[in-house]
Amino acid sequence: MATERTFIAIKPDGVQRGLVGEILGRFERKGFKLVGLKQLTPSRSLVEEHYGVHRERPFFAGLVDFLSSGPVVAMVWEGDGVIASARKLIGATKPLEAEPGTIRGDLAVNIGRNVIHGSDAAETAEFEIGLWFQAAELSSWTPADQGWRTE
Ligand code: DAT
Ligand code: MG
Repeated sequence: MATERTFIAIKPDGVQRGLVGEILGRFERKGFKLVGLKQLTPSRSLVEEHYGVHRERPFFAGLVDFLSSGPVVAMVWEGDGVIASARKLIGATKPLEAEPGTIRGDLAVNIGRNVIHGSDAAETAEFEIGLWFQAAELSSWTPADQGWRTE
């Protein structure tokens, strides 16, 4: 499994509800490596680009209002297979259909307040990382316990 990077964002509901530490901890405990982290209130144009694929959907305007309404915690996580694995940790888009044990399954009930975003494929991960982060904001580093997570 190749080492990958993925873009993860805790949405304003997750920040307002005090779930940042809980969510960061799940990715850390899994064994992925944090290579970028910042809190910001994204502009409407940033959110419109980020969710451009959903531009024609009826929920688009509300989604843009919501994401740009308050602080978001934007992150880049690195690891073997992290793109698909993060989607599993996050769970299904509709929180009531997300499995218990997943972030949405454990921490959310409403599709419009589903706490977290994660890139869905290699191409979207690359696009979203470039949209939200400058290259200089990302760290290349080796965790001290690397040899205890992977052969
Ligand atoms: P995901 O976030 O699981 O990748 P998505 O890309 O289909 O899901 O949709 C992006 C976000 O848009 C989703 O997290 C919540 C919102 N959304 C999707 N479908 C919706 C709907 N039918 N009603 C309201 N919000 C919706
Ligand atoms: Mg999506």
